Amino acid sequence: MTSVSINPSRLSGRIRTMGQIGALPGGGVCRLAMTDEDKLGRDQFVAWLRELGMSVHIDVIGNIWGIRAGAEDGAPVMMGSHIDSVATGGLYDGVAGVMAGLEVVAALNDAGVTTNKPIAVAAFTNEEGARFAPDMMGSGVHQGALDLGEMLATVATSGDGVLGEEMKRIGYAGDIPPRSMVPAAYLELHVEQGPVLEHEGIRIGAVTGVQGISWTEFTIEGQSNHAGTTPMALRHDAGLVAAQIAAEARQIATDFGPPQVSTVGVLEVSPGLVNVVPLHARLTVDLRNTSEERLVEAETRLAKFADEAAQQERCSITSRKLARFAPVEFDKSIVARVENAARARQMNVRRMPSGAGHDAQMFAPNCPTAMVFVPSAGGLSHNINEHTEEADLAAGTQILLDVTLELAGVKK
Ligand code: HGY
Ligand code: MN
Ligand code: MN
Repeated sequence: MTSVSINPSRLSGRIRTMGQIGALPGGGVCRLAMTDEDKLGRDQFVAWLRELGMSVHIDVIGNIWGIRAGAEDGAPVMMGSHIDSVATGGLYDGVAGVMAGLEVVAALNDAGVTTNKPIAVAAFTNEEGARFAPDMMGSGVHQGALDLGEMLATVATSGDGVLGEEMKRIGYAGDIPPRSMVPAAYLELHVEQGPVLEHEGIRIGAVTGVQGISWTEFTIEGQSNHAGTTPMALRHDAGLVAAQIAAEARQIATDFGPPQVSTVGVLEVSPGLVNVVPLHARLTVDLRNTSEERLVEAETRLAKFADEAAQQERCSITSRKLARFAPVEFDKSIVARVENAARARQMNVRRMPSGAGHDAQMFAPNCPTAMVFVPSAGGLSHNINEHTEEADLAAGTQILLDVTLELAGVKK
């Protein structure tokens, strides 16, 4: 089997270059989807694709991918991830996978290796869902899991823009329709974003699948009133209802136990004045579980609690689903290839599910798909101090290259 080696310093250099785009003063990055910073990141990615001699393709929701020709035509082996970030993001979430794909191609170019199948490297639109919900939006449209028209019409959660218009504004409205390209296989390298690999001293995660994700936004209307003169029994305190829902979200995770998790990421009350009973509250609840059945149970319990809490306080409440994805399993034969490739290079490896959502979950129903995890220092992510050691990133990228060569084949 042909063996090609990656170049760790070139890989780290690209990570650093991308980390300067949307850099925050105290470290980390903010490249929210379809912002000027996202555009600059996209421009840099396209420039690298061209430097590597790849053809550049942009689809109707702004996904970008490059293709390196193989000896044969047909469906490529695709690698990818995302370059958009949360507002307080680190240097590695998503970027590691896209840069690893570029490094695989650069190493193949250096080695003068022609693969049988073409190779594709992608950066998908709005994986984070931080500005426009849901997350995994670009890959979801690309693979037919999300409706293009609905996604283009999505208004930013904070109201500052419409996705389709922002995409045109930054110049990344392509014309390739959804589902026009189903790869021969899809591989994604990603930082683990959790503590397991580091805690166990393991270098490579052979990811078995992604847990289910449920995002709900609750909007509560009460009555603003004087904090001093209004008897407690006569209040309609929207802030109280929101706080009760937040406490119940945590209680669900406690009662269900692992792997159930729950997060209240947004909790706003208005008018937000010390001596005014809140008129309005808005909160989001992120529920996740590896079991679809348990996730439905958690959602049902939360919805029932929210209605009762609002009724109790004589407030009105509405809710809307911002994201909902069932758990997915990855292709067992490719998971085994990741494991065997790591062992062949004397790297310790373990199988594990992903707690975070990834673009890979959109490909899993349509083509053989798997992921390679590398350790996150301190298990940190969605945090400006996110870090992965260069040696770990290089090791994961080498495994990505080895499995890609197996799947794409090498021209004799
Ligand atoms: O929310 C997630 O798991 C991913 O970062 N979009
Ligand atoms: Mn990510
Ligand atoms: Mn993320």
